[in-house]
Amino acid sequence: MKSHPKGSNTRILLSSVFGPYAQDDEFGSRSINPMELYHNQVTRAQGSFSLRMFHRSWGIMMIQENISAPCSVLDFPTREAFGKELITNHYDIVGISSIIVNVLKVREMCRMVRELSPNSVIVVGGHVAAMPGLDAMIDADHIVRGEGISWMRRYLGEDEHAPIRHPAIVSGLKTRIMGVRLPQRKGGTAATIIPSVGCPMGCNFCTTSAFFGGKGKFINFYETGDELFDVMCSIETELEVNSFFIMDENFLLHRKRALRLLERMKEAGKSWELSIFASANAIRKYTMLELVELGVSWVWMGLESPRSSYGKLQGHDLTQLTHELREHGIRVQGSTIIGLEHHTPENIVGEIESAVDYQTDFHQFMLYTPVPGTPLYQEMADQGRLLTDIDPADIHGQFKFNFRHAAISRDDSKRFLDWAFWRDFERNGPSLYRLCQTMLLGWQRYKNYPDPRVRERFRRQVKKIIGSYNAALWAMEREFRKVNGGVSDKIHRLRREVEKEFPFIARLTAASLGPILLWSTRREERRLASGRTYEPPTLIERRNWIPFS
Ligand code: B12
Ligand code: SF4
Repeated sequence: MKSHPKGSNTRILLSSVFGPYAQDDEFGSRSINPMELYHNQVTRAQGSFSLRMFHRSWGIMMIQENISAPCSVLDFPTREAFGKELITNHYDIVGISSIIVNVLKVREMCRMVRELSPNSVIVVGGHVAAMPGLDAMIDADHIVRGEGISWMRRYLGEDEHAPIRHPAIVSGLKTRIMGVRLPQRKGGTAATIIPSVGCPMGCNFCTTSAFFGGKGKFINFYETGDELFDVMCSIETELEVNSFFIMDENFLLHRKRALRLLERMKEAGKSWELSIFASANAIRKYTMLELVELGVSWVWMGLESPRSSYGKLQGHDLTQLTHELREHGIRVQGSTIIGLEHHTPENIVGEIESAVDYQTDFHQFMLYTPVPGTPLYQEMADQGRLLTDIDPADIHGQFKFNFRHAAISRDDSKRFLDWAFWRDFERNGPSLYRLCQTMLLGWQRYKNYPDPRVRERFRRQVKKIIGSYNAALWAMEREFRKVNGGVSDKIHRLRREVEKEFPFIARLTAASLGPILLWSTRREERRLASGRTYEPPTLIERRNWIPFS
């Protein structure tokens, strides 16, 4: 590839695709596909108890931080904001980051660049690049598949092997639950750390694994526990955080790195909390005490059916594992796929019930979806089972199948998926209640633990429970009385337990704040019923910036 003639003086705009997102429009926005993690694919059936928050576009933030050219990141623009930025700042390169569902937005953005900034080179990256025939669908100069930092460095003539600098990323913004927007104070939200991209497990449907090389491959930004520790220390200082969202597909798989990180944390007395993604086989390589001492407080793990053939699950009793994790104060977010090859209308209800039986704190359900670039996609294409007339905007795993399933129809796929979310909520109650339960269990077990870092972490968590969370329990208990007495009773028992541990303060917060939360919850229900949706704010950040003259 020929590098850009202006090298490190190139003016670069990196943008995510434009919104608004949570609406149906001709550019592929879909009301059921908002730019939210939990409400999109985890708590979407939980009404006003759904956790609402936005996440920045970390891929382009990583690229911006690791090049020396003047660079703006424009996140969640409107079409107008994107157009205005193009006209005002005269960019040499316009980079657009997207996933497959948003391909029509990429097409429109390329069109806008050609019209408003005709001298710009257009570079498109992110998972959309895995789409076959993309170059004919959009008018771009470069389509970048895989890791983007090294590509951009190469294109600018910079050292692609230079160490990776990590930007300070606040993991979530505009968090909202029970009708209340949580205050966005410094240090109040975890920082995102991205140690690597890709996953060597290579499950046949997994797009992140496939996109960064597939089975046996991944790209480490930080090879060692020492490097990771140093990055975390600097972000701890900059953002004043002690909680980290580790965005690594399978963090615990890299055992040597994780255990070295633990050693460094112990030496330095770091009472950090880590939210991680990990597969069951990787989790089982550690003792519960190792996980607890490492600060693991939230795990996102695949909980596919015991009858599926995924290597990451083999030989592991997942019910026992999820219960054990929760008993040690580790919140579990399960992820279950609906529509695996062996699913039929006869067995799917039982499979969903088993998933709900895990009683996780959060549960994501997703349709089995062949996505371009994955082995599953190839397999379905070879068997002639891909449905070719589906709009890419509808292939996001939360609507209907994009392939012919052996036993389940396309319409039924949606019915089963929706039922899974509903059933999990009906039987297990709001995730906020479940996580309070796990946090309390952790505190009860570890409040006198010899390692002060661990005690301190659970003390921080329990402060939340006796404060606003207990008030939330009070409100939830009342809200569920009429609709689901069983769940209301469970919440009541948990609240009593909290109040037994902290008789004065927990009761006081429940009595004072509880009624306010009940009121805001009901107001939120009315808002949602009238069609209220939420959108992320448009953000612009400039680095190495030189205003255009
Ligand atoms: C955070 C996240 C989100 C956030 C979105 C944040 C945002 N601002 O866009 C939320 C939670 C809202 C979200 C929603 C969805 N997401 Co999402 N999400 C992720 C997640 C977990 C992390 C992304 C990330 O930052 N990774 C780390 C960075 C470093 O990697 P990266 O983004 O891939 O970037 C690298 C390269 O791709 C490349 N690159 C990226 N952009 C660019 C741009 C240029 C110019 C260049 C050169 C290179 C380049 O360079 C980067 C560094 O190497 C990924 C899974 C994952 N592990 O990546 C899924 C993922 C991206 N999401 C996915 C999906 C399907 C969705 C949803 C449709 C899910 C749903 N139905 O429930 C919705 C879509 C919402 C919408 N309306 O667009 C899929 C994409 C599949 C595909 N092939 O297109 C992924 C891969 C998950 C998966 N395994 O299925 N998501
Ligand atoms: S273990 Fe998870 S991240 Fe890794 S390949 Fe399988 S689905 Fe993807």
